[in-house]
Amino acid sequence: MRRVKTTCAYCGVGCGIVTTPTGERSAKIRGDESHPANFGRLCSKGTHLGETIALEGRLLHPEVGSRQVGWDAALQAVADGFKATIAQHGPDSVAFYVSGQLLTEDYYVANKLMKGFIGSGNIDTNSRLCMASAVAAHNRAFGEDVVPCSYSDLEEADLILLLGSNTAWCHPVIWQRIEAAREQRGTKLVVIDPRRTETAERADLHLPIAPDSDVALFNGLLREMKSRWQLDGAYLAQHVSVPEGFWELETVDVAKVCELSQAQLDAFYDLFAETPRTVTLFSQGANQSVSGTDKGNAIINLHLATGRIGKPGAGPFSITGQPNAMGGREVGGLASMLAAHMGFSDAERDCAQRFWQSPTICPGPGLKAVDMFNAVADGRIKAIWVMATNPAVSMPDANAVRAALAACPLVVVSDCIGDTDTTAFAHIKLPALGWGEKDGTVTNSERRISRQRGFLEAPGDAKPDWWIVSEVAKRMGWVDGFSYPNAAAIFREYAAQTGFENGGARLLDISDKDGISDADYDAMQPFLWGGTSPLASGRFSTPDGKARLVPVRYQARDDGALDYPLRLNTGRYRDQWHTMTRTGLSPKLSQHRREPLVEVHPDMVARFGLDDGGLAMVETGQGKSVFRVASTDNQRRRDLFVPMHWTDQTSGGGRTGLLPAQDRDPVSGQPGFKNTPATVRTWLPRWTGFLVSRAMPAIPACTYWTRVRTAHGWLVELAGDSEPDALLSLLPAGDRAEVSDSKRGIMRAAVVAGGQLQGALFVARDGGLPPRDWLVDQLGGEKASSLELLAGRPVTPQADQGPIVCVCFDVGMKTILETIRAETLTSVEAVGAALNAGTNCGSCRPAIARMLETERSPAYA
Ligand SMILES: Nc1nc2c(c(=O)[nH]1)N[C@H]1C(S)=C(S)[C@@H](COP(=O)(O)OP(=O)(O)OC[C@H]3O[C@@H](n4cnc5c(=O)[nH]c(N)nc54)[C@H](O)[C@@H]3O)O[C@H]1N2
Ligand SMILES: Nc1nc2c(c(=O)[nH]1)N[C@H]1C(S)=C(S)[C@@H](COP(=O)(O)OP(=O)(O)OC[C@H]3O[C@@H](n4cnc5c(=O)[nH]c(N)nc54)[C@H](O)[C@@H]3O)O[C@H]1N2
Ligand code: SF4
Ligand SMILES: [Mo]
Repeated sequence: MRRVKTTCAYCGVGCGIVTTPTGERSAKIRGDESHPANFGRLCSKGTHLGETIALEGRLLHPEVGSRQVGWDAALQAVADGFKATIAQHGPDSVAFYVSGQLLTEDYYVANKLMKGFIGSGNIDTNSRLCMASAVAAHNRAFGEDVVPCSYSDLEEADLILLLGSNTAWCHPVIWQRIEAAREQRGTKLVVIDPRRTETAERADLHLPIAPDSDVALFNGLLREMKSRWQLDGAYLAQHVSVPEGFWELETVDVAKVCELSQAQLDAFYDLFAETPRTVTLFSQGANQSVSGTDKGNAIINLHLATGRIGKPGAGPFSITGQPNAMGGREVGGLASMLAAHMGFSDAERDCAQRFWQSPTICPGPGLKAVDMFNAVADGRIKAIWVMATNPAVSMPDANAVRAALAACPLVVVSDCIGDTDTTAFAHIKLPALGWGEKDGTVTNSERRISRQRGFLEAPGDAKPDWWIVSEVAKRMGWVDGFSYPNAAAIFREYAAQTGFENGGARLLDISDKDGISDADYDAMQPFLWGGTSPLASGRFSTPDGKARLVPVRYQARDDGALDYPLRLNTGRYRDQWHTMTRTGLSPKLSQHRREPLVEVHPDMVARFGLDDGGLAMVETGQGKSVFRVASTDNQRRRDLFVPMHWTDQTSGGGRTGLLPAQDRDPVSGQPGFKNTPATVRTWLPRWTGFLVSRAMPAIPACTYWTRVRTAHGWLVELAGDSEPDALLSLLPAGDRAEVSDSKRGIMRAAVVAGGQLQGALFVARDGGLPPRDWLVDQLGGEKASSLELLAGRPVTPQADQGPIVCVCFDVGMKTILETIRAETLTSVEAVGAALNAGTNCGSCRPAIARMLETERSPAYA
């Protein structure tokens, strides 16, 4: 079988992968040693991509009004719908909402169609929820959306500040590179994050700052560097334009605002003053904030003023989340940019229109994501096309988005998966090729353009997104602009656009690739546009060539009503990706966190009368959801943390997206997902229970449920107030053994067929339920006796592993802790030697390090 080199489907690290097909829908996956992003490393998500490429759940045929149709009918229906809406209500009555999971070629044609041919700016991307604030900060400071760093800077720095980034979980291979560099050169690490994450745990200094106090911290640091004569006067004089009054820096009490001690601040200031080679890596703790753009500029101000930019091992480094978030920024996927890093001046619009030879050009920026869905809600937008994103889950105030989609006359959704929370609202569903099938380019966090290559046959009728968009464009009458034979042709056109009348005005210029042959495109090696350090020359894309310091002020947040005394922070788990449409297919990845947890400080667990391990209702001004309580002092006292991943397909009650408000940054329009006034109260259902099943069980009718995949089937957690008898219908067919005691509120049933356990249900009023792991294993093993099955445990008890930490080798927390104690292990390597844990992808190494730390720490002795 043919080996194919491609790029990972998931995060913005952009790791290279070598795939070797092992069957029609299966492949061996390993890291590409020659790829400069990862040099062979892969994290847990990349490692287990092979578990996600079967056809389960795939959307394989176009559907119009739930009826399967051929492509021609579907494409014509989309074209007619958009054309009629535009004819009647004008170009701004339609919109595209796209995604950083599209390839650059897909993105390019979608943007060209909307801005150049339909003539509206109404194309925005889920990157609006992701790094729009970093883009705005770059534009304000550099005159262009240019990331000044590359990964090698992390290896050449002496100090790395991680601001609002859980790197160990969300950019694990960058994390592994940082850890390797620390080992070699003793790089100091400061983590600025309200939570003590596994990333923070490994830092030399963790600053658990109050949510959204980052601007005060960085202004404070800048003020301190000025007073210590640590600014770079020469760099400032030559390369930076300083607005009048800039140095009248604000004088808030940093320790008080950030809720840090003066000793913590002094340690931070000293470290920074002592260590010129500094990279500040920032992610969603910066961007997803109502002051996200100011946070970005506070960071950039500091780097400009101290001359720590454009040099090896120094710079402000915003990292992207999705595999092609950066590509979308380049081709104009954001409503606030035109294309190829151009804005909306008359000259730029004219330039784009002439390049595209298009009939029209949008008059200005379009609606940004939140405004776009509000315009759908109030009827200004009457037709929307959603591609490669799941806004019914991932937008803030997601229930409002659902109401908007439900009321919209035309909703088109292109996705790989048939049933998502968003396709539920589609009038037309279009089957897209997914990872492993599609072909094109992506740009990672360091501006590296890599090829994604297909290695699987296109399943069913699924087609590339660029093809779908182009075919609709042709049917709307624009045959000439959209007759592309392949992705390579689109890439050539995009490359040409970056150079068209550029004349050095914009750093993004890959026009040397505008004549690349199909064969060379197929063989194209990963390359960095702008080189390793695009701002090294000290020339910026502003009219006077100088960077800008941007005055920013800390904005105290109104704490809201007394009803919501806590702050809700939301984010990611190590082994799940967004709305779980892919990672949710992997039994391995589903082991790490089987349920959505609300993490709460122990004091608040006591104050709010919560039950650690029980269920709780989190409520905000937008709605409420149920989560399992995890008491932990990794949280600050007033903060709650919940994961963004669960949906209506995977849970009842545990959905996070409906909780955050629409509040957004005034410059970038990015919503503040991480700081929503909230409260929590215990939720005591009449009964709790769980189900294991070989076949995928139907969606249960009860208040709370979550459904995850296991090695041989499914595990469903259940809780509710209604009569539990109805749950029996969730069990598959077969011989059913059953015990129930309605007085004690116990119901247990096990179904066996063909000598094999098919499913088992356990319900209890008092919470007395057996552990899950043994029953989960029984779905794959020889049948245990009915007595054992109904007891939920074997006659000879099995050791309880605890939650799985290492998903590559299935090693649980209890096993690791017991081995650390029994063999007095002191290093991650020693644990690896004893148990294999952490020796494959390495994603669990921070967790093992944390356990070693806990064992050493006298507080736990
Ligand atoms: N496993 C996994 N990895 C992923 C993804 C995934 O879904 N799963 N998604 C990818 C995508 S698209 C993205 S955008 C990235 C996101 O990557 P990250 O930004 O690292 O992830 P988050 O968990 O969203 O948030 C990061 C941290 O910001 C902290 N934070 C919250 N509020 C503040 C604040 O006011 N100040 C500071 N300084 N910090 C704060 C949170 O406590 C959290 O630990 O991850 C990418 N990688
Ligand atoms: N509460 C809260 N909400 C958040 C965040 C948060 O931290 N907290 N983070 C935000 C961020 S940073 C992001 S990036 C978003 C992510 O949120 P979403 O973009 O909504 O999440 P995904 O699950 O990645 O959705 C991608 C969809 O595209 C489909 N898909 C995958 N590949 C392709 C393809 O090639 N073509 C097509 N047509 N479809 C494809 C998948 O099946 C899936 O349905 O969530 C945002 N929402
Ligand atoms: S760090 Fe992990 S998820 Fe991100 S690109 Fe690499 S293998 Fe994929
Ligand atoms: Mo993101």
